Amino acid sequence: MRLPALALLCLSLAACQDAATPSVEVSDAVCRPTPNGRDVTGCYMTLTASTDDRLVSVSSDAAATAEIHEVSTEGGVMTMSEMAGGLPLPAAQATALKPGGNHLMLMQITAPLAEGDMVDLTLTFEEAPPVAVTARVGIPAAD
Ligand SMILES: [Cu+2]
Repeated sequence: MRLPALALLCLSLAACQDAATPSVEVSDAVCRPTPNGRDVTGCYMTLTASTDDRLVSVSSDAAATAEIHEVSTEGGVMTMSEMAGGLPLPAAQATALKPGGNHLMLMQITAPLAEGDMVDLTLTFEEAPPVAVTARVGIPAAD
């Protein structure tokens, strides 16, 4: 059986697939280690969506609960809270989750995370299909 010419073209051109299906690229995923019996940690990464999209939820086998958090400062006190409605991802723009800003929060972590471990995360988006990410456990780069 012969593949249609268009399908062959798509195999060789990554851009062809991008045009058809919304997608999100994830890079530099890192989760902080959990020393001293802490069962909560933050994860950071850079997300780039092909079309306007939104990160709506995150899950991990490594934690009972995972949330998308934003950080705000009121009266000099930094607090964090779950982002209502998720994290907006403007098309073709790198959106960074980083220390001191938006982050993913793993809670009720099942086993301590040590530097060098790997954590599997599943990110769910409004438009793009879910993305499986393997984050390394380590100290996130300061900016
Ligand atoms: Cu948090």
